[in-house]
Amino acid sequence: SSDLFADDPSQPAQLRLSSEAVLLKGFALPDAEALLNDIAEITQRAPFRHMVTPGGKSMSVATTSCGDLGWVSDSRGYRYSRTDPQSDLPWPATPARWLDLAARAVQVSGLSSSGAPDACLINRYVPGARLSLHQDRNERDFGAPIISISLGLPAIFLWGGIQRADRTRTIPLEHGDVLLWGGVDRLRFHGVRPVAQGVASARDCRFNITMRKAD
Ligand code: MD6
Ligand code: FE
Repeated sequence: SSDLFADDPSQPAQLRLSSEAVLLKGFALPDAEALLNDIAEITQRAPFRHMVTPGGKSMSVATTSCGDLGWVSDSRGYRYSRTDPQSDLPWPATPARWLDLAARAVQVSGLSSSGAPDACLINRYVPGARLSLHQDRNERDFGAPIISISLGLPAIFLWGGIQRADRTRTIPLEHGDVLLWGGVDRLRFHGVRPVAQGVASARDCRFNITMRKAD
């Protein structure tokens, strides 16, 4: 079904990276401004912060969350938490439009899913910020795909294999792109190259929303 709209310019391109990983070019563009406004609202209550890795390093990416579960990292490790450790309050609710976008992206991608996301990680990359190669494996449920929405400055995504040493492909991710990976590709290693400075007048950082079913 991925070629169904190949000749229809009104349908955004769908690129299959692997058997159960799909890039929906520009899929979130109609919602992009609203998503950025949502992020601004959420981060008034749960501000971006630089978490510390179990190895003791401060992450270059600034992170916060919304939803039932938020992703946290500290000297004890990576995990999900029902409360924001900075405030001890529950994370802000996930905006309905985010869940709606996630459901539409899953449907269009054709990937199978065990249920709706309950954890939304929000990342902010200033130029130079990066995310080293890792697997997303702190979730209890690997039956739902990871749904990743890119906003703002473009980035080069590293798409690896199931082994850390497997060779990586570079995938350009732009404002409005949605990338999903699930099924046999759910545990692939991935990362983000240092984000480059944008051109004058463009946005000055990259935002990424990653939705998962964690519980
Ligand atoms: C991204 N983020 O920011 C992708 N995974 O484009 C991730 O892959 C990620 O930021 C696990 C935990 C935190 C993350
Ligand atoms: Fe990840």
